[in-house]
Amino acid sequence: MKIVGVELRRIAMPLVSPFRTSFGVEEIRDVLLVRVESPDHEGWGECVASAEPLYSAEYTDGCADVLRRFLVPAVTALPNPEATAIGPALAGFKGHRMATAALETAVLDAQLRGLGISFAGFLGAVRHRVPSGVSVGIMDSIPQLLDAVAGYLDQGYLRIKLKIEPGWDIAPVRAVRERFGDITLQVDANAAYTRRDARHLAQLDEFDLLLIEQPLDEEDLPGHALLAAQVTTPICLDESITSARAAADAIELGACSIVNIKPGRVGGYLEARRIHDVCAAHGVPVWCGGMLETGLGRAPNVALAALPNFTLPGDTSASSRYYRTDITAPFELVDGHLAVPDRPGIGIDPDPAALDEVTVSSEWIRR
Ligand code: NPG
Repeated sequence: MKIVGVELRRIAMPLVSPFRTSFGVEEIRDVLLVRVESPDHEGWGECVASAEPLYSAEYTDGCADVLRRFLVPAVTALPNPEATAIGPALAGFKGHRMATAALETAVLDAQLRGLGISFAGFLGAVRHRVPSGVSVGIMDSIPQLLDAVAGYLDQGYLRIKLKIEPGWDIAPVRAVRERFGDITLQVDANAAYTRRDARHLAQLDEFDLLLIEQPLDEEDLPGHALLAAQVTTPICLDESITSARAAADAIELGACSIVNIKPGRVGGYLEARRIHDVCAAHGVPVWCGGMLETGLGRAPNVALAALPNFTLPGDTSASSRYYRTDITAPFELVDGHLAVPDRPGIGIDPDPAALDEVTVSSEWIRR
């Protein structure tokens, strides 16, 4: 494949309601889109970094900078810039996985469009639809939380994930369990606790949660292993799993028994698939995380979530969970599921008018 040039486009996407986690609040999503142009096709990649480096070290301006100065020039200089060549070509640049993932996804999209192959087909999907869960942010009060959860259950979501932090954990989980009975329920701490909180977190055991996600610091794999021995709720890792090697280490240490896979966090769909395979080989189930993606980022996530070892519902929600107007045709929930796109590449295109409406800036990097 040839690359003519790469566009870095910034869009501002207002969320339907503020999304609060233990590390901050998002109200308008600052999204960086990468568009790769080949002579015959274009390909899109959505960078999942947020405006501030609070979830991980990456942030939107930083991603744009590293792409512009290092990653894009290294990739466009390749004689045959195909997706499998990108990892090796960028291996010398440390970190910057979200930026790398956006570029690799855009290249893979253009490449697969040229070949007439869908992401689902390329990755090895085995399902035509995937079950959807929803992530519910931290709220001001328990009645407000119960109203939000009731609304999502009415819409058909098959699993509820509650964001927790110290001071917003046992009581909201108890309230949701008592009000809604045996729904599929899990919690996400985004690393808000420390090893000293093990006894406190063990109080969650009575609520029969599917899992607790990333209770401790992303670097504290041994702490997660210690915690796993002190609670009965299965531990799932998100932030800690930055690569297939990290997944293998975490599993060997006993730090987790479930893994959340986010392609952006791990440098792209090729590494995401390797993590899927490592986990499958160890009998560790995985699910697909979400980063408030627009339709452009959601489409390939839904394809990934259709692989065989994605046995738990993902944060693959409908577009309307986050955006009143998406930049693509909206993903809609049907019986609690999203359909896996089956057209070539990511299988969806931005709506030009909707995209222009939210565009803040655009820059073109010629090969
Ligand atoms: O459904 O897209 C979604 C969001 C799911 O809770 C969710 N994402 O910690 O996993 C997370 C959280 C997140 C969102 C993290 C945005 C960072 C940025």
